[in-house]
Amino acid sequence: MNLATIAAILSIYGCLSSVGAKSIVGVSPENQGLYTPVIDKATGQKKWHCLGDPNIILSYDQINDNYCDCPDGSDEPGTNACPYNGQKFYCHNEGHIPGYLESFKVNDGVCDYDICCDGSDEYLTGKCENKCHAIHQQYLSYMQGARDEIQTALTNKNKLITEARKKREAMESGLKSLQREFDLNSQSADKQPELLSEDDPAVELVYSKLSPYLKNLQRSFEIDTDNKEESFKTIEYLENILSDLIENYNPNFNDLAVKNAVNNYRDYISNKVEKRENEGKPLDVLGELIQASEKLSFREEGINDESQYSDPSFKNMIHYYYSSFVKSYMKELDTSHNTRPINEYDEQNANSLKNEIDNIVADLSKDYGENDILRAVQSQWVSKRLGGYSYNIGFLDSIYQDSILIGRYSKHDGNRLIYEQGAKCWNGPRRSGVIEMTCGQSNELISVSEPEKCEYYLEMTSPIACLDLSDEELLQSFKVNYEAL
Ligand code: MAN
Repeated sequence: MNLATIAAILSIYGCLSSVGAKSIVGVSPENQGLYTPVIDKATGQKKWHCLGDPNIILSYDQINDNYCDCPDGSDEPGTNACPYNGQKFYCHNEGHIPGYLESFKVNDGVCDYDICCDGSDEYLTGKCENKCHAIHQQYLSYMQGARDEIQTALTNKNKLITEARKKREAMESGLKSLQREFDLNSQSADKQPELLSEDDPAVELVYSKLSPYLKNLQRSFEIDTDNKEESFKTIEYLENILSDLIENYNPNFNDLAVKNAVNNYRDYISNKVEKRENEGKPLDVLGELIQASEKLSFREEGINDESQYSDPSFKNMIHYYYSSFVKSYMKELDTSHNTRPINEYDEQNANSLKNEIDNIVADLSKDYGENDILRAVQSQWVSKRLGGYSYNIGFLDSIYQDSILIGRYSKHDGNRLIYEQGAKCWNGPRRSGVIEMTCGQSNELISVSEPEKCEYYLEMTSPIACLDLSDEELLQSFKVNYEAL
């Protein structure tokens, strides 16, 4: 096409017009002002200078004359004459969203409806009719779908963040109890328990609650004991008769009835010893209780004779047992008072507590990404069969290709998870992998490639990589469905 024809066509689009009368093709309305001519006072001719270099003065006709005069290509906004200067062609796209097309695509015979739905990029070829209405409909339904998808993905992401926070809180509270345990363990041996005094309100309170119950218990125990005493006396009487029989019977008389009675009585005696031992325990406990209480019984002023102790009161006993309990509890914690090799045990225990504490503290300060989010997927695995291999990905663990280790998790870098130190490659390095996470509603492996031998690049969708995108950002991913046009 010769220059005259181009000039004729461009004039239709208005670039060779008089000052301010028509707009310049390929320039947005807000930038039209940059193309206002300057009148040369001497000659009266219209002049214009390159936008990037005002020293280069051109005749106004040189704008969009299909010849690149300015180093920045600013004299050719509406042609493809300056394809490599970063110049972009503006499409108005009435009814849709204006677009900017790389200038080398202008008038190349291809309809770039993604950017110029009005077909204005092909004004010379005239090949592309305006499709803005249909494309705008596609755009609206894409935006609706994309918005819904992003919302679901963001909800899933928030769930992960909540889960991560809960994990952290659980660790923090576990840490607190470990620290408490550690502190108690290290308490000094001579630290004495604080005992309640006998007239402490707490003793009073326990006494008032327990007293009626204990009194009943005591009454029923006394009745029970009286009954038992009666039975014991009878049994003792019969036992004496039988003991006498065992010692004095004549084994030479072959009296089967006597022999049976003697054998059965012997069995009875041996079983009775065991039973009595067991039965004795509660009585022993009571005995101890009474003895202990006696020691604490109120001594009458000025009288040293043991027989002058008064009977123990319940209140007195409660105080005694409470004190004994606290003392023995504190002794358990106190390594120096224990007969077991507790010193060694406690040291081990303290060491293991310390290790546990240190591990949790280190883990809590580890980088798990923004909002600690990777903590939530720490133990999750994603699997997929791709390209003849089964890939198993443990988020902060490792990647396997069938049974071959591709790498162990080493770090993350934004939405990239880096795995290193995998199985050695035949005649090559150890395997390694990078997972690139892109926004998606769930964790799903999309593709695996091996750009270098035994270096793997895995694409995975995950809510972790999702951000709340603006309409402009969503538009970047909008693709026109040409088949539906
Ligand atoms: C296996 C796989 C491949 C890798 C070769 C290297 O076949 O791990 O991905 O390229 O080993 O020998």
